[in-house]
Amino acid sequence: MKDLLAKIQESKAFILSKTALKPSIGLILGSGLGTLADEIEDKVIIDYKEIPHFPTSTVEGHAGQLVLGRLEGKYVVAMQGRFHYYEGYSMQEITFPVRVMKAIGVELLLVTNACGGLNAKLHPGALMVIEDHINLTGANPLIGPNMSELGPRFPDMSSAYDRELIELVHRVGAKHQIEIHQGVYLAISGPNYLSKAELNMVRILGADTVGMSTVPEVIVARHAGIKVLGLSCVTDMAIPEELESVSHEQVIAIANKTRPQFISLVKGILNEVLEG
Ligand code: R1P
Repeated sequence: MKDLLAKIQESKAFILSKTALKPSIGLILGSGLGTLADEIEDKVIIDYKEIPHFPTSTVEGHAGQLVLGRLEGKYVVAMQGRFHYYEGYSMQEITFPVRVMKAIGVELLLVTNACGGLNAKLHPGALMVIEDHINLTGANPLIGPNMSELGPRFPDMSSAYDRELIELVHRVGAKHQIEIHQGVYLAISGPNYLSKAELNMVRILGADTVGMSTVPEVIVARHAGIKVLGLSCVTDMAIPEELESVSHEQVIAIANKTRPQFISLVKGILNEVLEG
């Protein structure tokens, strides 16, 4: 098997052969949130299928392309579509793009997702800034030999989500009159949505939202020393007492509906954030 470092370099070389841009901000766009990438100016679009060693997207609502360009005057690289553990990829494979982002110069990662809300305030359409996470996927992308070139054996997770950026989200929300919630995102492997008993359990564990992504990417980003900001779009009520059936179509429809607010929020953040 080819060395991970060599694979990262090959992906990097391919991407940089398509554009002279060297983005310092990365975006990972969750289910139904990919349209944000349409807002990027002077864009270069690269299909995941073309990039050496990249997995390909298999989930509806995840276009499967890398979009590089300018958003609010900042140079960004956006994943219009992410990879999930339940698609059958390894944890290392689904987080490989974060390694490549780091290699091409990304210092700040804005990671987004669609998720279920576990408290009454988190109605469908609500936006939440992630303050912390719980990894309940049963796996970890850092298992295996550690490559010290990529990060430390035992990375710190005590403040994975940047405090100043969380404050910035609240300021931008207030400025644009967008209500911002704050809470803990819990990741499961999926692909099934949780049962009532499981939802009760994860609520007791301290989760405000639950989804099937984000945490592996954040673990790898922090391992690589990338600053992280996490935004969740609540697409369904996951309160066990009120649980109604949920479908991916519904998740995408609600995520699409939040599009104007979500785009204003992300643009407002990018406008004020300092490039690394
Ligand atoms: C379920 O509807 C899908 O939507 C969410 C869940 O994690 C799951 O993949 O997708 P994102 O986390 O990619 O937004």
